[in-house]
Amino acid sequence: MEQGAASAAGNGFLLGRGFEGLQPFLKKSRDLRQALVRLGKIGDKSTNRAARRLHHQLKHAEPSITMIGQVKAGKTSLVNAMVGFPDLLPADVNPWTSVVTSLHLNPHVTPEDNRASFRFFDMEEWGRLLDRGGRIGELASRAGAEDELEKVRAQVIEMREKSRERLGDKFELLLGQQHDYGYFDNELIERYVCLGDDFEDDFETSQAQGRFADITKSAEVFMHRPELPMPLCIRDTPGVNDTFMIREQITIRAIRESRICVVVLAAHQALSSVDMALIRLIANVKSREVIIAVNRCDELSDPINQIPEIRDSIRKTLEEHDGPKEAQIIFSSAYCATAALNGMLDAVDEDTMTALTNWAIEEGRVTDPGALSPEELLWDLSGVPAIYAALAERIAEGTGQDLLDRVAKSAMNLANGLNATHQVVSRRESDAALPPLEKGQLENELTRIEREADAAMIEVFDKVIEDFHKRLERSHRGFLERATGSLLQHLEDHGEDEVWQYDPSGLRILMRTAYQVFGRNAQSKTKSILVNTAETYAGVYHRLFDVSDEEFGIEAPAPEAIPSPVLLGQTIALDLKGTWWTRWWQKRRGYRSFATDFADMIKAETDPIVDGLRGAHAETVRDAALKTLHDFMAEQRGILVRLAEEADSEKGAAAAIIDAGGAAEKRAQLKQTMATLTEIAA
Ligand SMILES: Nc1nc2c(ncn2[C@@H]2O[C@H](COP(=O)(O)OP(=O)(O)OP(=O)(O)O)[C@@H](O)[C@H]2O)c(=O)[nH]1
Ligand SMILES: [Mg+2]
Repeated sequence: MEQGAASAAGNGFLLGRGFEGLQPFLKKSRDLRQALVRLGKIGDKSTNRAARRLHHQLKHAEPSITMIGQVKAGKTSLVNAMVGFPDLLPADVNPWTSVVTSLHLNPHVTPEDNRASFRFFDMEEWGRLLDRGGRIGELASRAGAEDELEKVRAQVIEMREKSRERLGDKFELLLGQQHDYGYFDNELIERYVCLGDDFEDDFETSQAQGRFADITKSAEVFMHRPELPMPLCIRDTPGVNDTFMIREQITIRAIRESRICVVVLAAHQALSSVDMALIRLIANVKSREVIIAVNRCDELSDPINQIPEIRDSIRKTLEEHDGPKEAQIIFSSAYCATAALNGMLDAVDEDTMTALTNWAIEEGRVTDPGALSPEELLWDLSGVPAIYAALAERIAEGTGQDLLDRVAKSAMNLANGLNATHQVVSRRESDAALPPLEKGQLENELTRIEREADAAMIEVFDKVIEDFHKRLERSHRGFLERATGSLLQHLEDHGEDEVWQYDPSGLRILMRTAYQVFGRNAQSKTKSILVNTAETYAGVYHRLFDVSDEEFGIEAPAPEAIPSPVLLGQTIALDLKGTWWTRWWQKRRGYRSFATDFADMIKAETDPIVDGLRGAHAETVRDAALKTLHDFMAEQRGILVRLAEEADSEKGAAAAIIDAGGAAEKRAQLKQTMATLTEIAA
């Protein structure tokens, strides 16, 4: 359908700016794809199929970026500008962003492939929100803030009633469902992602706007974007300081799903306050994978002087609160970007334009403004190309490199298989007395290798996860003891009237260390199993085909990167230093009551984090390792079984792998292709 195209900005070509840093990666990716095409041509049908699959993985690999930040920092506006559709996701109006929206941009599809799908909360998630009022409800009830809890409950009931009114009888049926559309436009998206309370009076709007938003959990939009050099996914998330905090869990999940995280701050707020909840969320992501966008710079009256101040202040805050110290800071203006995209150059007043240009020249962002068209200048001033350049760098060194490495290794193994076939073929031609290959034996051998490698991996993970549990428990218990000790000390020294506070960052640091140790162990053990298994497979080739040593080896895949323990950033009662805590404090009477209540509450608050780390987080790492192993074993099984079949069959069939006619030429091509692959994998 046409709808989607209607809202794309006229100056979409601007989107190409900023990706220069991706060129070396793109070139390698192209070379690798060409090598795969060659490999497919040299090889038989099934090699060809495998090569095509790798080719597809490479071409459609989609690095993803999650945008997070405080309410109203301009996340949604910035995302819209970055994808070249200024009005795509609703910004500005009171219905605020309440859903994680993933925009999938792809240059390799057609506009007809544009589509959207929306997923609703399932019964359980919705129930949790309603029963306990989400995290804030849990916190309130634990902290004994009954009146707060009442407020949350009332809000939740109101929300449920509203949803019922809006969605009618089919309300419960919708939970857990997904709605798919073969197009997208802003009206459609608005209906699913805008939560709001200001449209009740108007029945007409309530039909159209925010109809499903209460129960929407995630939205996916797939978009043809020919200006980008490769597929990219950008996720918009709700602001972190929202009332229900069920969204905090959603944001945490969204950060985990992307390797790179862009934190959006509003320039006019960045000096005064960087939300602590926000810093906690990014504190556990690697510095190199965090980019800070200070947005709304067009609102600064004196950017040349204010920007360095803001930068210093952010650095200082990150330093003080154990944040990602080396995160790159980029100054941006979604407003300027939108004006550039829409070709509305006079939307930015002259003073702002001059101030920003002067700043950009001083900063080196723009060198020769005269050489740029007015749209290009405004676009460069907006910082969007600078954000893209930073992303390009992170992609090239992170997910991009990992992907090249993985695909090149798999391709090498395919090529090695073909190479082995060559030798089989040449032996057949020269020597009719080839040792017979028994397929039955191979099958047993493969099964044995698979079983052993699988068992080894499971055993290793049982052990590293157990060590991790022990370490976590030790840290957890130690923290509870120290905190309770400090509480008792405080009561000795100051009595009950003075409110006592305890900073939970010590616990987070301990748990983070435990997780890092676990991650390092898991990775090195996974690697050694993969390498051993590769060696075992190489042995199978030697035994079956008599391939010579120097020319032959099997590449072990690299273990997946360990995901960041973002969960550690989850807000807990100890983080809420304000009124709740004071109230909790004032309700306790008597030392014993303080100490046991305190220990119980903090345990209840921190247990889910400990459980999440040793449960879901550790399992994700284990599952990824097992998947890497299983994929590798399936790849090797495919190649070996086929080779054995070919070698076992009649001479004519064997020659079909490398057809006898062009054998010498193909052998030369194969050699060359393998040289290319070695270069890329290195
Ligand atoms: N002047 C100016 N205004 C901006 C800029 N970016 C966003 N805004 C405005 O700031 C307000 C909030 O923008 P949004 O994009 O909705 O912000 P958000 O971070 O997505 O907000 P939530 O989803 O509610 O957390 C809107 O009125 C935007 O028009 C900018 O660069 N300059
Ligand atoms: Mg938003």
